[in-house]
Amino acid sequence: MAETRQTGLPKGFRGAEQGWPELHRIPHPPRRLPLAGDVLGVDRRRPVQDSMRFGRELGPIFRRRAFGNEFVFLWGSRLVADLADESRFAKHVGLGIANLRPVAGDGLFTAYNHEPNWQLAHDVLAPGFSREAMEGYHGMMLGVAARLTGHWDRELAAGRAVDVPGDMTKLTLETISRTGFGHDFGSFERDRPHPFVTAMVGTLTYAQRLNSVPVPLAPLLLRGAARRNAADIAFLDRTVDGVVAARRRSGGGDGDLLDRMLDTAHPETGERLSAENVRKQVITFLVAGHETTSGALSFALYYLARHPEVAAKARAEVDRVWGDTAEPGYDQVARLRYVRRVLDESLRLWPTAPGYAREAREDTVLAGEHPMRRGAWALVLLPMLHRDPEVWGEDAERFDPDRFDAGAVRARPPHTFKPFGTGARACIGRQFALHEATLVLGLLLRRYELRPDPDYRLRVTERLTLMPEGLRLRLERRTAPAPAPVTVPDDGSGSAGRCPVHGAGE
Ligand code: MNH
Repeated sequence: MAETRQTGLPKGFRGAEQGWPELHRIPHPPRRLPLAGDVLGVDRRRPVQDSMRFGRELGPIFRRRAFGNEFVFLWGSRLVADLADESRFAKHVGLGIANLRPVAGDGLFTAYNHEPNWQLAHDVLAPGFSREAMEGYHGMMLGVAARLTGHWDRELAAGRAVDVPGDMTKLTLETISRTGFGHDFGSFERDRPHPFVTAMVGTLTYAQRLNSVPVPLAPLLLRGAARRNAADIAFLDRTVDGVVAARRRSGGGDGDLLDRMLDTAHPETGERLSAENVRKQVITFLVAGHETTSGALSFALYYLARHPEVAAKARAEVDRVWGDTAEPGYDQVARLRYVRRVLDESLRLWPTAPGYAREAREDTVLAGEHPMRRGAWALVLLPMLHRDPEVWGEDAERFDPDRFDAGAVRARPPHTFKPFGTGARACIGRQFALHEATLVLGLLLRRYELRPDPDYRLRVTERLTLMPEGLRLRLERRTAPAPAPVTVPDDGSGSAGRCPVHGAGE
């Protein structure tokens, strides 16, 4: 599908209305402006939180109109569960994601279902997320985490509060770039974010803004921004070309993602990724592989600082499971069950990739109620699904990691917690993100007490992804020594299923 030159909007980019024959039955906000649509009282820079507000008012399925296009949003757990039926629905590349096509092309995340490069790249890259591959990344993850604690020790000694989202972004960018591509951005040696991060944030913000202006006027309204966006994309391309060229010169790495992209032929067809596709995959993995994990870590640290009793329980688990081993081994990470629950509960309240879109493969009826024609699509609003009172109770806003203890998880219907999406196009990096984030939370809990700023009020900033804005924490080194290690029997839960990506139950 061709993209328009000036704005990067895909041609034929349209709202969802055509495919919903009974659209009139879906509620919309009461005060609509004739041309602009549902824009009254809307904060354009926070479309997800606006939609959450609409969702609370309008219920489990609703529509929003913006400049002639109508979009269907839904979050009711029964509706979302039905959309997870892969035989009737598939990923829809629309809205925010379609706007990223000029950045990430037919890379895994932004590829249309019909593009052959999706299956090819999925098959070639999935083994890069197998248990064996993950074990190989573990040492590098520890190395990056040590840079973070080194930096935090220095901030602590200087009596400064730490910049949580900024530092988590440094950590996760270094982790994906070193494990995946053998590249060191030197993030912790810089005072300001690496220009790659600045350019990435620019393109994400621009992609989000494209949704808030009338399509025909976008070239006019966003001319300056579009020029900056083109420069940002060119910078991302140049950076990635440099990483690839360095690898080609060095004649190969240790079998990391980049080696797979460059050298691995498809096991059945023998096909390889083209040079242009490799470029788009590297950008995809560098961006998708760090932005959301950084947000997840930041929200988890926010909640840990705000709930000392939860932090104490998590810390006691780290002491019990890790003892005083200087560097926890790969298998010792998945054993941090409670830390993992803290992470899950943070991703419940603030899923850092806040939605995904699904389209009907054929004419069908959603949840027996809403007819959809082939191609009709809707956006799943994850922060609201994760607060559906039918599933999570009336106190769904309350932070409580025990919602994720094994019994509670078993008692819930499937498809009620979807921070990594669903089906064939679900997140390929799920295990990677969970391993990295659990490891780092364990290391930080073991080393520091977290002291929140009592005046801080959570403000969530949006650039397609979610991030706690301006979150700073004061640290104290822990005084109590860690107790002697206790061996915990291995129940095998740390090992992945057969398919490295979709083996684990959702
Ligand atoms: Mn990730 C797809 C969330 C970490 C690489 N990711 C998705 C989707 C969601 C998602 C949701 C599905 C989007 C859609 O249906 O349109 N991802 C996350 C979250 C985290 C995350 C919440 C961290 C927390 N993702 C990672 C990491 C990597 C990664 C880490 C890489 C190392 N994600 C991807 C890729 C895809 C994806 C690649 C696209 C997969 C596909 O379509 O085949």
